[in-house]
Amino acid sequence: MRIIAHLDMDAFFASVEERERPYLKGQPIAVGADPQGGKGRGVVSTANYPAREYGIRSATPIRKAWELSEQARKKGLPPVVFISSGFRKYGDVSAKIMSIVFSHLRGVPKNLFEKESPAMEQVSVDECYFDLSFAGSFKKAEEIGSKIKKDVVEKEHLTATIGIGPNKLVAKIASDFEKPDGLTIVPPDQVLNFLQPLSVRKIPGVGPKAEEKLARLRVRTIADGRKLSEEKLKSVMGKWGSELYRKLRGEDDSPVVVEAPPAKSIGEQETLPEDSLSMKVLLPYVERQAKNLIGYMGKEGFKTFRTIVLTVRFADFETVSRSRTLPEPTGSAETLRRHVTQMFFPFLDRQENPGKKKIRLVGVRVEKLL
Ligand code: TTP
Ligand code: MG
Repeated sequence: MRIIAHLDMDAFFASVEERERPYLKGQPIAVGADPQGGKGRGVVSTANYPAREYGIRSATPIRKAWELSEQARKKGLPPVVFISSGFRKYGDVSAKIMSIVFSHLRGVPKNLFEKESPAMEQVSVDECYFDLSFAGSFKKAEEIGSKIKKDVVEKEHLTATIGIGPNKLVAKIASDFEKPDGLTIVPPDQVLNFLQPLSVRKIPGVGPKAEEKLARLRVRTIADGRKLSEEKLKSVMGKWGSELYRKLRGEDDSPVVVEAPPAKSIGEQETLPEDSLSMKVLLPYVERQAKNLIGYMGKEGFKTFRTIVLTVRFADFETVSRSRTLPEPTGSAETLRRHVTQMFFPFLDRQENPGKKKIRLVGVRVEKLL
């Protein structure tokens, strides 16, 4: 049995800005271009839910958003807080969300030799599909879905909405059903009932034009659409008609396209059997790790790295990392060994270890893999 989930963050950019400014809680927020007192150019990237009540959404011209905010203010409602987009930040948060989802999926390699990767496909900055078939039942899949939601709240202080169904199509429609902070489960025997009353616009790919064509055939809901034959749909919609015919029935067999694990770094660390400050004891650990990493890289299909990170944890648990980025990418084990030992020596003397503390753990990581 196939069980597919779709996760979509709620008012993503706006929620990220909101969590950084707790005093804005509950206020209407629009993220996007600068409104410049009503003269600004550009559009809204997204609005949080209170701002959506004023009619502001993604792609609303920023001047229009400003007007709507002014109208609200005149009615005694709070004006919209306009914030300019910080795309880099959203990218970083996005990566964290994706790795939270990833960590709940089976098939996460327990070690670097295990090839099997969980089926997860990121489709935009704030959405992804993932395969929960391994759960074995929709009940279990629901439990995983709520654990993921909880984890996202705890770790990132953001809410996500998840839809679960027998395929990507139904999962996507389900995740749109109870936004924000929703979890909608549609098992196979409920697909038709679930879709029945929804507008045909809820089907991905049905935009304003297709909606209008269908409206001319008196089709508004998915139930209406199901009354049309495949031939009829083809004559109105062209080739796409056949696909639409299947979508109206909740049928979809497109695969979750598996990607490489999100983290593009490989590392190893070891706690020593005994805390030590002896070069003779410590150096072989660091050198062996460096050598292992080159092997792991090959197994993961990477040929070169550019950044080396060395981590040392002292006996008192103080942990220090030092990184070095090489001028050119390399795949050479000898180059890695040489840099890692150079980076390690200062930890044995006053430079990085003035208190002469013993070392408890050492780790090496390579990044910027290609
Ligand atoms: P969406 O998931 O479409 O929107 P959202 O997360 O803001 O709100 P919700 O899912 O709760 O309805 O898009 C994700 C982010 O992508 C959004 O926060 C901002 C950005 N975006 C744009 O910059 N322009 C756009 O036209 C859209 C639709 C989104
Ligand atoms: Mg979203």
